[in-house]
Amino acid sequence: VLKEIRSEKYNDSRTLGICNVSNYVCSDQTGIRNINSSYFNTLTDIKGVLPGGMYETDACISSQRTAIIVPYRDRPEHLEIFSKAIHTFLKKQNISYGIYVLELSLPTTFNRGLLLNIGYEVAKSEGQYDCFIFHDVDLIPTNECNMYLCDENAQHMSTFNTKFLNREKNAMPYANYIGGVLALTDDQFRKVNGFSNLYFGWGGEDDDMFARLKVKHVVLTHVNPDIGQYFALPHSNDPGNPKNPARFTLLKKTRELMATDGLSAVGNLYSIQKKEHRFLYTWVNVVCNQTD
Ligand code: UDH
Ligand code: NGS
Repeated sequence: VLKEIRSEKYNDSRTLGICNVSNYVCSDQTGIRNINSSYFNTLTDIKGVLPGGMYETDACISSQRTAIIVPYRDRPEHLEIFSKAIHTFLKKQNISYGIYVLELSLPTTFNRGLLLNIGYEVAKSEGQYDCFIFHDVDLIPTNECNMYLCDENAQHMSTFNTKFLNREKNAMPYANYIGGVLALTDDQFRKVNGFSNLYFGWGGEDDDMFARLKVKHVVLTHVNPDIGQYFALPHSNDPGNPKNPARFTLLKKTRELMATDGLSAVGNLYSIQKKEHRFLYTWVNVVCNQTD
């Protein structure tokens, strides 16, 4: 079943930023409930992808360029599936983009927010990007109507994933949940001073971003869950990412800390060990100067 893209949140072609929007027809071909991880190996369209995971559409002039920023450590099977699937998906949307994978060296406890801030800085230093999509490696988009572009509101893109299947009404964990995949323009990201750098371990950094958006009056849209569909690659607990016991205390202080904790502070917190323009993505290995 083909769906016109210009419905729901895309009723205003001005914000969409692709030239042939009125002709763009998208579909949800996958049928998320009937697939498993190996399904994604069967679709691999990486033709025309440049080293570092860059792609420039030749279908039309895209008025936005999108940087996909992926926080990463020790999930090689996920990265392999993600990197092939994301190109296949994005190429169909006729947009120009680059993929950035930010890997945090051990022994530091994982820190998703810090890596996303670093990814933003690296992407900015590498190219002209207008839209930044902060993207977990274990979430594979399956509905082509979920356009990887920004608009005047911040957008929570991953409003449904297969981990939610057993929840009541297949709903998100809670109404203000913005974990998984989040799209922000440069202005929106700078306005909130990026993510907090202080959340070492699992949980809370996405809720902190929600609070930042609220404090700075950046309006947030949740993509219609019929469109914001993702297949969640299964995984077990990551040894370097224990639940962060400090997250509830930190969350009480967002308003107080956000002026100094975030993008403005990240420059002093890391060094880049290695950067490689790999076949399907730009890989950046970073060492964090601080730990929890
Ligand atoms: N990530 C890694 N490696 C890690 C931890 C996280 O690559 O060791 C990245 C990856 O992009 C992942 C994202 O951070 O998709 C978010 O982490 P997650 O997948 O663990 O988050 P999610 O909320 O986890 O999906 C649910 C498991 C809860 C575990 C609780 C404490 N261990
Ligand atoms: C909340 C976490 C969020 C996390 C979300 C994921 O409890 O960071 O669970 O839900 N907030 C805190 O811990 C304060 S899940 O998909 O695991 O059901 O994103």
